[in-house]
Amino acid sequence: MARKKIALIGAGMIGGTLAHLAAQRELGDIVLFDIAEGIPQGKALDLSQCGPIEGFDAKLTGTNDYADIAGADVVIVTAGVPRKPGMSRDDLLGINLKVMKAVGEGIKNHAPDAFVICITNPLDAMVWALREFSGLPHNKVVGMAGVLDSARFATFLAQEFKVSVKDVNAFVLGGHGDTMVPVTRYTTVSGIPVDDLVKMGRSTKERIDEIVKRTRGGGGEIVALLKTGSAYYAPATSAIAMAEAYLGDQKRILPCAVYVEGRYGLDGLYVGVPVVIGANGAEEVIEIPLDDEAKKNFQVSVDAVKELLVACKQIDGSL
Ligand code: TXD
Repeated sequence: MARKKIALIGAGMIGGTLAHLAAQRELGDIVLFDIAEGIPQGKALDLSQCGPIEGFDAKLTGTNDYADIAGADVVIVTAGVPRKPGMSRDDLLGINLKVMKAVGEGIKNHAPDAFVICITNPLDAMVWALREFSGLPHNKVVGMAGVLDSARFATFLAQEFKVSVKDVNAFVLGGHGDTMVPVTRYTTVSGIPVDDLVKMGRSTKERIDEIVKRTRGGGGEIVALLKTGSAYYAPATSAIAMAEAYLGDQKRILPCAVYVEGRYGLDGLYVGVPVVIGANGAEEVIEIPLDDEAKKNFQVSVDAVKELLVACKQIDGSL
């Protein structure tokens, strides 16, 4: 069977990490695309030279020409600018919306059958705009945020409960911003709900609330430390898990920014919800019952996403 083809649009901090992870896992041949001359080509050449050491067979190429992504099975989009200290994800909208327009055209013209994973921020708006510009089916264009936010939540909980990260299954819904909704009722350690672990005296409601707050601010915490950009190892790892679910038809239920219509009281919006990811992309949105507080927080998140879409339409009348 011919190797799959993974196209990475954006060869920056996340793009380079994606290429390394995809090569190590032998997900397929990898094309790094960027508008910066030399960066995709240099990173592809450097990563190729890891092959003999790590023992992976993957052809890596770098390009500034969209024609080279032709026929990609998976396209992962990080093109755009990241945050600097003091910037919100929403501050990136004006610049990155224009980038999504160019990227959408490139995908429409050269990889219309791909499964597209958008990472560029502000994520919930950029994935919606990318789908509009590319014209691909809604189930083939998703956004990566919830897997990352859930991983951040799980990491902090594992530290709190002094347990293996392997046993923590965390659940975060909603937009990829300060309004995201970590759902403790569906977050477990080896199947034991966090709320029960608190009742068992293994933590307190105050500590869990602090962890929820730290999760919401997880991106900003790293931006403040790095000063030159935002997180890239965990974001790349999160997108690779989504790509593997598609390539392997794994039917994983993952929190992703997907097009929601007729579920969660929504009639056509991209927002983070649990979804089955398999060979048909976003195959089924899972509507979990939410308690009043989670419902309220989810609605705040949905309203924040809707405001971003209004801003997008004001900038680009074609949306
Ligand atoms: O959870 C999430 N979704 C977020 C997303 C987690 C972390 C970072 N998040 C966002 O990903 C971040 O706010 C940025 O919007 C993207 C990419 O972050 P990264 O850290 O990889 O940014 P870099 O290192 O600046 O890389 C961006 C690359 C850079 O090489 C540019 O030359 C290129 O994008 N770029 C373009 N490529 C193609 N086409 C166009 N128009 C273009 N413009 C810039």
